[in-house]
Amino acid sequence: MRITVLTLFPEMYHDFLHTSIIGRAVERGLVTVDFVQIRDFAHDNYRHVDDRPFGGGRGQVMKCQPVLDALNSVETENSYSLMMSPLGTVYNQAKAHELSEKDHLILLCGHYEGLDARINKHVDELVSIGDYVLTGGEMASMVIMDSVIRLLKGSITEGSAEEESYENGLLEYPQYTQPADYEGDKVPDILLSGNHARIREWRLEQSILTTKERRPDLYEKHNFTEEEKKVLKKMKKEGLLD
Ligand code: 6GU
Repeated sequence: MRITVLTLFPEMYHDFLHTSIIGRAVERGLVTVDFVQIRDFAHDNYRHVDDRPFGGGRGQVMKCQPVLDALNSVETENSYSLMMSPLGTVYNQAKAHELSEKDHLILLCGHYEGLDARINKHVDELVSIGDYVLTGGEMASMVIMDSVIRLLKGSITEGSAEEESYENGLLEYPQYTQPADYEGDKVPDILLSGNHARIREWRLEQSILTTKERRPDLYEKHNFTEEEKKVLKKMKKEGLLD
């Protein structure tokens, strides 16, 4: 996969692309990340990429010409372009999977008070990473890159992605490691039992309980599998669930 980031601040990405799982994926060549400095497409002597908003108001707005020239310089037949924007559709794991299938992603990051609204129609999609305000799209684009790159084949251990929170619509079960007794706080006995069928069932129960308690919104819209329905029935019988 290739990812092209259009930004005024490429230096923000350095450590992110050289650390941990993402650093290894880049090193292995699973993804190639390149940057386009939007300011390189400004034509005036001061290399202005922004100007005051028509109609008045605070801050600066990024101009059509440098942004669209930068976008046109990297678009190809196979590219899919996203604008980081609080007006976008809220990002989630399903979108991460969808994007991980693309050949070439273009991530457009605005800064200041945003981009001239006439730019919107030139990208395939607007995405937001949540209901809060950021100073620019760069952090949002890193969130998208992180969640997409880790799904690329060869990036993380096969199978470890499937059991995670959001992958099956439920939150992940609790995980524990050594020691089995931390200052009197003990790991659940079942995990030390070696009974893998029972452990699997316990984990499913925990996923169900955690999701119901912490994310009732996800719980309400979850489509339970046959295995999950069986566990649900048993939990109700045992009074773990009403
Ligand atoms: Cl994608 N961009 C900006 N500037 N702010 C945001 C956002 C994106 N998602 C949430 N807030």
